[in-house]
Amino acid sequence: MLALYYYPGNASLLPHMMLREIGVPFEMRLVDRGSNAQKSPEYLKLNPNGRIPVLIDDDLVLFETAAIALHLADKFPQAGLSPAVGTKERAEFYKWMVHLTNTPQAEYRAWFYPHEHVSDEAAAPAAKQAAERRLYRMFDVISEQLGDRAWLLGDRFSAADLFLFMLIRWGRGMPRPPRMLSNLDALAERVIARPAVQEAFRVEGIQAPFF
Ligand SMILES: N[C@@H](CCC(=O)N[C@@H](CS)C(=O)NCC(=O)O)C(=O)O
Repeated sequence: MLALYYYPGNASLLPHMMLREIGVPFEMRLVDRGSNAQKSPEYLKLNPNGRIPVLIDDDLVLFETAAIALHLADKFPQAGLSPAVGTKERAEFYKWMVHLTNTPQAEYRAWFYPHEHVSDEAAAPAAKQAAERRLYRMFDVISEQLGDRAWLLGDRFSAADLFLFMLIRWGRGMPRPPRMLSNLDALAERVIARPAVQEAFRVEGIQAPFF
């Protein structure tokens, strides 16, 4: 039995899009952020960090988006969301999954929650601005690395593209959103055109603009 604890548009969107791509049955369990349910005693038993998402896979309770994504890619190899273990392509896949989770995704924490990064609340806007500048640089590097290739791994679509797409989407409210980089915009257009991704957005109730 697979179940995903989610909130619309949150980091749970990556495993959600993957589960739709894979096409297996799974349960969606909404974590009501309106009532801070991610910090409730019940949820903290699943993820002591109080963060979304969590994946349940029978008796496995897994937190950390990238770990969930890697597990799903491995558990359902027929979906082709990651290259074969031991190949050079797989190494590139690891590089992007790790880079995306510990660089832009982590930086977004500072952008979305700047008050967590300062001791004086008045310093929060400056902390947010600094995070934004770092995010711009990170997306510039990703854009340079992507170049004119269709996907992060070249011709081959993978879970890393879904991850990058989610991060592009999170920046849509920035003065210089990631989609202003034309190759990131084109990648996001290719991802949003996928029926599995559209279904994930429909189920989460996410309306346009999508990124
Ligand atoms: N490193 C964690 C970060 C997860 C995270 O920051 N989730 C956000 C939503 S995107 C969250 O739970 N925010 C609510 C909170 O921190 O209370 C992961 O990738 O799973």
